[in-house]
Amino acid sequence: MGHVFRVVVAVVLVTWSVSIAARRAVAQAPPRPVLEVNRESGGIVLRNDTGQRVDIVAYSISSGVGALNPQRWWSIAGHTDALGDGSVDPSNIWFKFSMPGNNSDLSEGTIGELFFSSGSVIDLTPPTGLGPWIRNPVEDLVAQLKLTDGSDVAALIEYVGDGGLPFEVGDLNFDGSVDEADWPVLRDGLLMDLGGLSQAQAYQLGDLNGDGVGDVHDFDVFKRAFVSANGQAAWSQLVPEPGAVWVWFFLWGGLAKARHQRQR
Ligand SMILES: [Ca+2]
Ligand SMILES: [Ca+2]
Repeated sequence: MGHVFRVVVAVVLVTWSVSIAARRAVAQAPPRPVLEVNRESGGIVLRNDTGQRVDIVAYSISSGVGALNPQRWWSIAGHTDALGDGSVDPSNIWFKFSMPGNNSDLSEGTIGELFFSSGSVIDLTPPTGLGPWIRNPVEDLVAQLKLTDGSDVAALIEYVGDGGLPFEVGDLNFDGSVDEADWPVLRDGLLMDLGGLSQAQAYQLGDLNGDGVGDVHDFDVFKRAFVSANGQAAWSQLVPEPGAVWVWFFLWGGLAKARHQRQR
């Protein structure tokens, strides 16, 4: 009996200490600000609605498909720091870490510290309203904040706009549907050189399958998406028969481009 009692007590103690540890872990979980991305404008905002101040020294935003445009990045550095209008950080100078032509990373930091108060936002969108996210169907942004204690915290990522859904593959004018208005974008884009472009940039010129080349395979992807959305009859109206002529036209275009690229 005494043995059973000791086992029961031991189990209760272990359960209790595990639950205390779990509660402590929850209590100590770092507050996570939100990186909000507007699908329509490409605007990016860091928002602190954690209920507490978050003190940061740097942040980075990254994208595997290269969906970041540094020319449309309203960095704290030079815009809203002590050398800019001071609206985000009036006390410190910020420095960009990422290179000007980098589509995969936007990062910057300060040797001081930014008190990111609860309820406030850091707007990384220029006054033009057109922000650094390059519109495409892949929503892969990741954001890390470096805190003053040296730890990193991942921001929560929220995409907003376009009816709450990612853009469909084939929606090349980003109006929320795949239809005849997307066709000219594909048609014209397939004749362009995609060399040196990120996957997100190439998508905007019609590289729908993300292989870095605009050719007949993208035409096929578009056709499938269009027929699925609008039916075969609408497709036949859009690209009159014989459709094969168009296919060969694009195939020829792809081959000619490949040949041209090899010769350079
Ligand atoms: Ca569209
Ligand atoms: Ca392609």
